[in-house]
Amino acid sequence: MDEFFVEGQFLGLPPTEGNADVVILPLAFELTTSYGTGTAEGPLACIEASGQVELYDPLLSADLPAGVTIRTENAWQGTAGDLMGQLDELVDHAKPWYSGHQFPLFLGGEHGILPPIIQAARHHPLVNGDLSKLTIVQIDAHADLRESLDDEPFSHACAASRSLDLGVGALLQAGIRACSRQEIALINSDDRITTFFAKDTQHPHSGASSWNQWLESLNTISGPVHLTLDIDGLDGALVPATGTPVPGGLSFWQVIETIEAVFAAPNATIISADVNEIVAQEDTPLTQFTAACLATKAVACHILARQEGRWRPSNAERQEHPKSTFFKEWSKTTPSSN
Ligand SMILES: [Mn+2]
Repeated sequence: MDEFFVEGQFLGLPPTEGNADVVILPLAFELTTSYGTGTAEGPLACIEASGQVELYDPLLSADLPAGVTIRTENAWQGTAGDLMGQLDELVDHAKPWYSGHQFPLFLGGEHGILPPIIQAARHHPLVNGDLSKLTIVQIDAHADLRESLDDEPFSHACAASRSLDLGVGALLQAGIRACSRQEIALINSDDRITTFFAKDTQHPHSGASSWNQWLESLNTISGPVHLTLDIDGLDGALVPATGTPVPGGLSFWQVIETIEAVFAAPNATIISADVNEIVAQEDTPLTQFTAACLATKAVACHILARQEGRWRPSNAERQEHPKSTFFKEWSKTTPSSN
């Protein structure tokens, strides 16, 4: 921690005036967490832990912020009394950062933040209303492809399936090691979904070949991409405080390699990212520090993309949008959710 450290700011960097290039958005969202609790305080614990992350990034050969401006917004707190209302509030909170100028990095909060983020990404100039252009790259222990969990179709366990329902063109997921029969059936039947199971990528003998296929599939993505990192994709030993830690997961370096690979894909533009299911660990800051390291790597990779001309800010002016009623309307057509 050096003399420039500013509390409450990602990496302790002093807040910048005017338009920032990178915006850190803590989302204290926890309405459907099924097992552990505490994802609401996680984002702020992650920001605090980020003060201990090394600013030097070997990819950039420079200290962050490496010439860009990074701002940390105040933590979002839902005010609506029901889940659908909060999802619409999240859409409204996320939308202004999809004008094409900024790179938004969301810190969650449970994985249920994903569908409203994706709904907001519809407004990015590269998506331009057509989510079939968008690819989601997901690191997770769980496929999050359930139809519903505990009768709730907007549960964190359905984050990926609801995002596909929104019209997303492709979903690439790795680290997966907890799936229901229904999820496996969906993986096998929906050709938008490509799943790399941890059982294969972590196999002591053949794992390297499966892992290289994962990296190769990231390299061939084209168009806009949202990167969603559920920290439970990492082995449970690295993130013991997360809501549902699972053994047998990805190593820290595999997730770093994934982040670097997706940002380096020559025909893709990573328009946004999230690190979610962060829970503040009390005995040691390991969980939140691990999350902070991943978030920092995503920011560093974004800066590298800017430096290498792979980030093309749009000329579109930031637009005012009417308040979202999308999820409220949608819930009227889905079986449950209140
Ligand atoms: Mn998840």
